[in-house]
Amino acid sequence: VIPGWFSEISPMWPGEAHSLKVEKILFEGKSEYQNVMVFQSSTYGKVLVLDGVIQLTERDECAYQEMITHLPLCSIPNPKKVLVIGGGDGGVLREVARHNSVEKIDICEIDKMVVDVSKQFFPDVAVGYEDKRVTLHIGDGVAFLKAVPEGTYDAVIVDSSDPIGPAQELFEKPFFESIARALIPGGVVCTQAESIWLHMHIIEDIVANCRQIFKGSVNYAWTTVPTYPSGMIGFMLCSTEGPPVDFKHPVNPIDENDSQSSARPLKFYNSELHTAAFCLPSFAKKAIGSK
Ligand code: AAT
Repeated sequence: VIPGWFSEISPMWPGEAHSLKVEKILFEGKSEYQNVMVFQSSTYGKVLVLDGVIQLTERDECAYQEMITHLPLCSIPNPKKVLVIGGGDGGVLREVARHNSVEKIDICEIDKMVVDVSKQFFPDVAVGYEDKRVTLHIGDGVAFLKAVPEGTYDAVIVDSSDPIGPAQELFEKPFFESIARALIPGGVVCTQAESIWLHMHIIEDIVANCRQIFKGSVNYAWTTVPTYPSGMIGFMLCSTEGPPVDFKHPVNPIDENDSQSSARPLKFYNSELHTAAFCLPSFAKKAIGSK
């Protein structure tokens, strides 16, 4: 550990730790679920850390929040009801709100401290809460989904932390089963699905479960996020039985005109990247397969 630097050390990526130079620690707290920390870094803006793991930085959050949101929502013609699990910072809400067809946005975040801290220190991210269509539920995403009536949502986005701590069940089969139940026919889910460099075993398990549960399509896509372990992160994108969804060819593009005219233009996502995100390196293609 280098004095004056934050190093992201975790058994989920043994033998390596990305470091950022700390200008100032802005917040340290302990919630019912996890340690919460915010610091000002020298080169990535403010950083949100939960249990020692980076959740977002101001500089590169767009690469994650825009992709985890627009990959699913641009793949279906007319998303109306959207559920976000996790994502208490509000960044995914900000991105969902770009879609004019959306009528209702529910979010279920387990930790109120994440919401409060984000509103205090990350106003450009927490701005997502200002949209009138948003309803915040504080609670466990697993329990929330169990209570959702069958066929409620067009899309579910699981913006979850890593499977050590409160998010563990969000990577397990029963959770995916309740997502499938909660979706309309031809509905889509996009979940945070870790790194092909570090977590191929986790990804293979998720893929195997999803192939059993989602009778539409099952795909892995990825994006680069410099401050996430190994510099990239993936997403599992699946659809339920019903109108077919071809994730690689988005039917509901957010075009440049929309994003330019809005107050907050897209920084990362575009239609070319959308299609490219599903192309995998050969070693990953072999392990994950395609369908
Ligand atoms: N958008 C920032 C990226 C995140 S945030 C993950 C969120 O999931 C956290 O706010 C955490 O409190 C919440 N969470 C964890 N478990 C649950 C649960 N069971 N139900 C609801 N919300 C939960 C993800 C960063 C990925 C990091 C990659 N290394």
